[in-house]
Amino acid sequence: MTRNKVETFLKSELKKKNALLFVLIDSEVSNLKSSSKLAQDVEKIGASAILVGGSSATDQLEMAQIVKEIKKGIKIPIILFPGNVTGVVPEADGILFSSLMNSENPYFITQAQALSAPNVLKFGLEPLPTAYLVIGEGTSAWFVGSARGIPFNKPKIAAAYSLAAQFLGMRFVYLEAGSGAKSSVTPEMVKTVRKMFNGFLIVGGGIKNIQTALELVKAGADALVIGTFLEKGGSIKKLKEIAKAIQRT
Ligand code: 1GP
Repeated sequence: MTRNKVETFLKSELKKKNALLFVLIDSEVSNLKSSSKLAQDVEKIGASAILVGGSSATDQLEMAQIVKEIKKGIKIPIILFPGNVTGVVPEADGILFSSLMNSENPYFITQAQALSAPNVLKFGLEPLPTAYLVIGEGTSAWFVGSARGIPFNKPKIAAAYSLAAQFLGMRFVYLEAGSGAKSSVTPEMVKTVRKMFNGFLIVGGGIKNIQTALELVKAGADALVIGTFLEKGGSIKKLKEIAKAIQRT
């Protein structure tokens, strides 16, 4: 594997497109065939990466199969998005090697990382050093990760964590409202984080329309993650409109 292949790809995409779309496939929700088709469809409409994982996805064998199957049909990178050590499987291109910085449980800050690092190396996955910040409460990511959710209306706290992440050498920050969240992270929070954090800014959770997507990108998000919208039957056509709206064409 070329060094930093995924990161280099994402950065060059970002230069070209201004903002990127990542689609999350939760292996617990989608089956083998539909995941593979979905990945091909979203690649066609301009998504820059497929994330596989989620905090409720725990079946490692199933996830490994899904990654293997998806990989056959697409060129864009598959990036693992693990909720636990079980989210580390072979054949993906990279992994959001994340620390849930605002967890109350050290397991999710450093221990799961230590337990999974040897497999990341063994499987040849490119680790993308990521500060994973859970915003708000009541979602699976919040509950499973024992997060002390940063309130939606406290952007400066998110910015302080992001700056700390940067000082710790992390090149990615993921502002996570949680899968299926009623509301996404606010543009104001993204803007405040953007002013402080000098790396790649990912925003996800509850994004399901063009207007929200545009506001988040205008506020400074580099990539938006969309999952539930498609799981709940949202059309590829509408996703394409979102992708077109946020990307320089
Ligand atoms: C969840 O940020 C991702 O981890 C995507 O969220 O499922 O709400 O799109 P949605």
